[in-house]
Amino acid sequence: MLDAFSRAVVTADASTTCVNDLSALKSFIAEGNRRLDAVNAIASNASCMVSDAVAGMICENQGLIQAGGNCYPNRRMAACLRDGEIVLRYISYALLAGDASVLDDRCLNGLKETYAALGVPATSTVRAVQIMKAQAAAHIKDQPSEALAGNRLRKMGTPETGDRCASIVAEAGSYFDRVISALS
Ligand SMILES: CCC1=C(C)/C(=C/C2=NC(=C\c3[nH]c(/C=C4\NC(=O)[C@H](C)[C@H]4CC)c(C)c3CCC(=O)O)/C(CCC(=O)O)=C2C)NC1=O
Repeated sequence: MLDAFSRAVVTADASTTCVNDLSALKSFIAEGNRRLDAVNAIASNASCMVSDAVAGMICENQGLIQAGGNCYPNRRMAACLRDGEIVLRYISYALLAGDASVLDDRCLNGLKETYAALGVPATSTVRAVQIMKAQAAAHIKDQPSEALAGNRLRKMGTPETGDRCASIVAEAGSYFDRVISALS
């Protein structure tokens, strides 16, 4: 697994040069607290995010919990919720490291084939991941919507909110997109 630092070294090695563009690493350090806040926003809301995303996915496609559906019976429902937590956890690791390799190597590698073999529907999984992407953006910006969260609404109280978090929201979004394209 690589992080932003080891990635810079590996990339420089590959072209037999020194790491001479330090600007990206400098901003990785300067923006470190914002990154930690973003990871915390995901990690401390993870179980709520996963259960809400899977509930939304099922609400839109109730065949999943009927006989023959891939969230039926409870054993499969439990496996699905567990997979949602696994995916979100690896995304949070990638966000912490500033590099997608941990997500690619330890979570996504072979997942599409595993799902095909088990009959786990890719379109439904993608839908749950899309919902988690939207939730993550709202939590990182610390602007969860009252309309969607209702009385479960929870704010982190992070110092930087909204558009000031645009770059880290975009980076987090790219890891969700990576999951979606690996399964599509
Ligand atoms: C380290 C990374 C890692 C990943 C990613 C992982 C995924 C993973 N998900 C599995 C099963 C599963 N995954 C699901 C998931 C779903 N079903 C649906 O309808 C939804 C669309 C979706 C949830 C969003 C289900 C239902 C099973 C059980 C399938 C079965 O046994 O028939 C299995 C087969 C073994 C098992 O049941 O535990 C693996 C290996 N395991 C790992 O170790």
